[in-house]
This record gives sequence, structure tokens and C-alpha cells, in this order.
Amino acid sequence: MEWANVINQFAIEGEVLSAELFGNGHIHQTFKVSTSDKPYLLQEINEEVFADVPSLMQNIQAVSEHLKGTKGNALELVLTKQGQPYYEGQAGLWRVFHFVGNSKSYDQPTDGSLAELAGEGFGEFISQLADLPLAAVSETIPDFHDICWRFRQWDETKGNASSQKLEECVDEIGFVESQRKKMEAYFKGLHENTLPLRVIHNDTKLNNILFVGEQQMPCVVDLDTVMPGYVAFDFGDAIRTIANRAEEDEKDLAKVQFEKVFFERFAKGFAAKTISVFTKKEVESLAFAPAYMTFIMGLRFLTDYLGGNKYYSIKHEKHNLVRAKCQFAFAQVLHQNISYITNYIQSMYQGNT
Ligand code: GN1
Ligand code: MG
Repeated sequence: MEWANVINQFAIEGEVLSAELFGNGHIHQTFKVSTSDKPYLLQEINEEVFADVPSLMQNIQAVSEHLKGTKGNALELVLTKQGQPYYEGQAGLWRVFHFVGNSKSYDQPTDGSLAELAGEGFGEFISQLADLPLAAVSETIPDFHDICWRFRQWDETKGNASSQKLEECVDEIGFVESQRKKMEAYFKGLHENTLPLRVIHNDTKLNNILFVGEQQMPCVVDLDTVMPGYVAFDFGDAIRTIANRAEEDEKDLAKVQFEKVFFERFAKGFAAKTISVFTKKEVESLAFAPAYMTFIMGLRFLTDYLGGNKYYSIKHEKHNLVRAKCQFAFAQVLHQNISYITNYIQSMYQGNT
């Protein structure tokens, strides 16, 4: 077992006792390692996704350093015995974090107050990083939420897909094509509207927050994708998981419904922490973002399905297709609610100039 050798390369305390697979992430293999002293989180870094691991780890260190001492920052990297942020094992690259004890994560909110805390957590994350220079973080996955790039990937993958798969996905392919113009126009608008690029999280699904202690204090984790981006991406991606009554991979699409209370509470918490930071144009850019981010995730899942499931980890062969269908269904629900979403956001940012 490689993990047993790997964990001992890090400056950990205590005797290693056991390890178990941990969490619901789609990218890295994560283990919770127990020692006679305290638990740790060990991750095998996915090098297919993150080609430049030194820059990835530098980003995480720069952001953690900047957030040091602020409430809601509990992520602490454990260096190797040689003082390096990651270890090169026989077959892969590994890193270790201190395990955040007495904490919980959720794929969906249990109630409105959890949604509001999540909004405060992600909102505060952006506002605390507002004075970190963009140059402090590298773009480890270029064009991550650029729909024009995602469509180029899509066109190429679709061009190489088997006729059987194309036939199977005919409805979803039709939906993707019907959205292309609108989605590209939104993304281009973000550029053309001279919105500021900020250091954002870029992967704000609810389970990337740990709720710590009795107070459920939100602590934003999974800093892999912290890169320059538009704040609308973080708002939209959070709504994607927080305001959908169904899970990300729900097969029964009748369960895909907009949970307005969770949307409102998230938006309230997020606005409270960002109202003094965002420009008026940034506030205006938020309303379409939930539909945009939900669509882009559906597109990435479907592209991965057509291309042979190489990117996301899956639990069964059709997992990415199931995820894509669910995301497309929710993107449609969000479109139907766009006026309400727009008005609610405006009301939360009233007074913002
Ligand atoms: C991946 O690592 P994880 O599971 O938090 C993905 C996100 C997607 C998400 C979909 C680096 O996030 O972009 O939104 O799955 N991360 C990367 O659930 O691609
Ligand atoms: Mg994660």
C-alpha cells in the first residue's frame, strides 16, 4: 500500500494506524489517515487535471498565507520532512493537510441557515482575497470557466465519438446546441463589460465548505482551483448545488426543483460579505451565473461521457451522463426563474454603488 510509505515522508506526529477513503471529490483520491496523535488528510494529486503541480501548490500556499489568522480559514498544509509542499511517490504526487476536526460537509443544505452560512463563507473568501494581487496565483487550469473553450473541447470530442454514443445522447446534444449562442454571449459580455478579474475559488459547490464546531462556522476548502476569475462564477456554481432540491447525479428529474428559500438565504449571506467590494456591473453579472455555471458543468460531464470518462471519477459507466442530464434540467429551471433571481439579487445589493 503506497499510502503507508507516503504518509511517513511528511512531518506528521504520532504512529500511523490506519487510512480510509474520504469525501465526495471527483478529482483526487483522498484518505483520512489516523495516527496515535491526530488525524490527517492525505491526497494523491490528479496530474491529468493539474499538469503543473508546483504552481498548484504555490497557489494554495499563497492563499492560505494570505488568509492566515482570519476566521474561517482552517486549512493547514503539512510539509514533507524535507520541507516540501508535496511528495513525489513511485506512481504519483501526494500532499497532506491537517484534518479539520469537529467539522461536517454537506452535498446539499439541511436548512436555510446552512445556506446563509455558506453564502457568508464564500462571500467572505472573495472579500478577504480582494487585496491579494492577481499575480500571486497562477492559472493552473487555463480558461477553466470559459464556455468558448469548453465548446471547442466539446466539438472535438463529439467529432470523435461513436455513432452509438451520439445516438444515445441525441436529446442532450440538441439541448447543448440550443444554448450555445446565449452562453457564449454571456461569457463574452463579462469580458466586454470591463468586469474586474479577482482571485476567486472557482469550485464553490457546497461540499467544498467545512462547517466547523457547534456554531457551524464555514471554512472554505479545496483551494486547487483558486485562480483569477469573475465573481459571478463563484456565485453561480454555489447556487448550482445549494438551490437544487436534487443531488448532482439525481436520476429522477422530477426532483430537480428550485429551492427558493435556500437561494435567498445563500444570496443574503453572500451579499452581506461582498456588498462593499463588488462594482455595480459585477452585481448585474450575478443573475445569469447560476444558469451559466450549471450549464457548463453539464457540458463538461457530457463531454467526459462522450470522450470515455477520463476526467471525473465515476461510480458507474453512465454516471457522467446522469450528472449531465440533471445539470441540464436544473439549468432550464434556473432560466425559468431568471426574473425572480434578478430582482432578488438587486434587492440584496441595494445601496451598492
Ligand atoms: C470537480 O474536486 P471537486 O469534486 O470539488 C471539478 C469542478 C466541478 C465539480 C463538479 C478541478 O470538483 O470544476 O464543478 O467537480 N474540479 C475540477 O462537481 O475540475
Ligand atoms: Mg472538493
